[in-house]
Amino acid sequence: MPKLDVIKASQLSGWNHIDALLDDGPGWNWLTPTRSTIYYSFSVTAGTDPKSTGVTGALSAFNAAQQAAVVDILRQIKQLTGITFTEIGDGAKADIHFANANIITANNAGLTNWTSSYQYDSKQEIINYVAQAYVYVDNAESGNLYSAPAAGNYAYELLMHELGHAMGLKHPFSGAIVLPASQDNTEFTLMSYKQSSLHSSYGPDDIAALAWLYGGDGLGGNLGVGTQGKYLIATANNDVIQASLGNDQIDGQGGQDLVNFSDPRATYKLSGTPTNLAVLGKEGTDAIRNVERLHFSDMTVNLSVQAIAASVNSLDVQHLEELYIAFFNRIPDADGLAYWIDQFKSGNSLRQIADAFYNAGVAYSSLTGYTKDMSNEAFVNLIYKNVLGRISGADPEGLSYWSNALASAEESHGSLVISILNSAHTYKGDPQFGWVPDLLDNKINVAHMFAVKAGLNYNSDIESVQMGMKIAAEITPTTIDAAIKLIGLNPDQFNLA
Ligand SMILES: [Ca+2]
Ligand SMILES: [Ca+2]
Ligand SMILES: [Ca+2]
Ligand SMILES: [Zn+2]
Repeated sequence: MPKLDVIKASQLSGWNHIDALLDDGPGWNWLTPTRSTIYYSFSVTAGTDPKSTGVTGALSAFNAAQQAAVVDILRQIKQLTGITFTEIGDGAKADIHFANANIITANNAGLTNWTSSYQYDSKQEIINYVAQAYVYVDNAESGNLYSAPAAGNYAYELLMHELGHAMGLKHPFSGAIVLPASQDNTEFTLMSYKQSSLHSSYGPDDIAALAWLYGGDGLGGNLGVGTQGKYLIATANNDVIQASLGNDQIDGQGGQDLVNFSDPRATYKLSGTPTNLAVLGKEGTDAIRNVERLHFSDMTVNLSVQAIAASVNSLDVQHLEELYIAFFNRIPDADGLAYWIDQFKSGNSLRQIADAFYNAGVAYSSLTGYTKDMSNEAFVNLIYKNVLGRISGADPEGLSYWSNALASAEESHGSLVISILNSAHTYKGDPQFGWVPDLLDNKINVAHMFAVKAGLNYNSDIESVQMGMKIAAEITPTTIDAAIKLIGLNPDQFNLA
């Protein structure tokens, strides 16, 4: 049973688009005894509103079209909340009551009254909770205006608004927490009074508020207010979401969204796919959808990189991964690799990208060791070291051949690197030099595991460069074990997809 303080106030999410819609009742989650069904009735003879605040005169029953619209809207609410709604003939046994009435305020087309009452024990635990909601549609000044609700007309949207109240939603312009004026319209929530077009389904903020209240698994259950788990539906903008204790559902919606976790990446287990992920760790087991990045205390996981990599030929991804190895003898970070894949997709050739790597190397001298004044010979020696594993640099013949090619502009720095990479691969299986492509392939393998399969970045660019170099330095022609150990993930943690 919940505590008194839990049922007395709105259980706020900390998100404006949700909290601006949370009324402080009716609290269907707190009903006693616990149940999963809400009963509704069209009876105007039993269970009617004893106070009838705001209405006057005799009630008249909803007609067939109005009843059908209610059934249709409740089916929508069931989809959003998981709550079962069952019609009951005896109004005295119902929770939600519908009737046409003369609503006293002349320009009010609809009105929902709700009541709740509860008792609690000496420990302030709720021992008894009942609630009622009364939904009225005006049939006086309005005449027959709202007597034929159907999806797409105003009478239907009006019923959706009133049922929003019955489910615990308030107007976004009243109370302590309100929506900004730019969002107080029916594109965001049917609880607004500002309407640009007619709607027959709830707005994104209504959906988020209903998910927050009921968790999609009905009254009580594992998700929703008063349970262990939260169901957070964020906004269409770029959102930063803090993971918290409990087994939650997080839906980032549109935009570029990030979920923050407090411990290192290796202490979490990720399963599922990048678009529908379970993250198990300090903050419980959280189901995460429509989120682009997971931020841990040491690393950030890019959840988009796999889809980006899959949008081009795998050999092209490998060629880009090789450029990191050839120019900087490092493992790429996911963000950087994703950036270059996008550049490749938008029409830059591998050679143009390789030249851009060289220019970046010169621009970030202190990190890369490249300088503007670097001689052609020094450059060739460095590429021999990175690609061919020759600690002492190029042999005299190779050195003079490639240095001349650079001097005569027959090769650019970028194209020279591509040529040397291509030549390295031709030694695969060679008894004397087979270790050269073996070493390169092992580096490509780790690069792919790190940046694509696991989508990893360190939390700063400098760290990604420095750690990328350290990881590459651990790789030998025969083993990647030390490199994997340095990354710190178990081999089974590398599979996001
Ligand atoms: Ca629930
Ligand atoms: Ca959690
Ligand atoms: Ca978002
Ligand atoms: Zn209203």
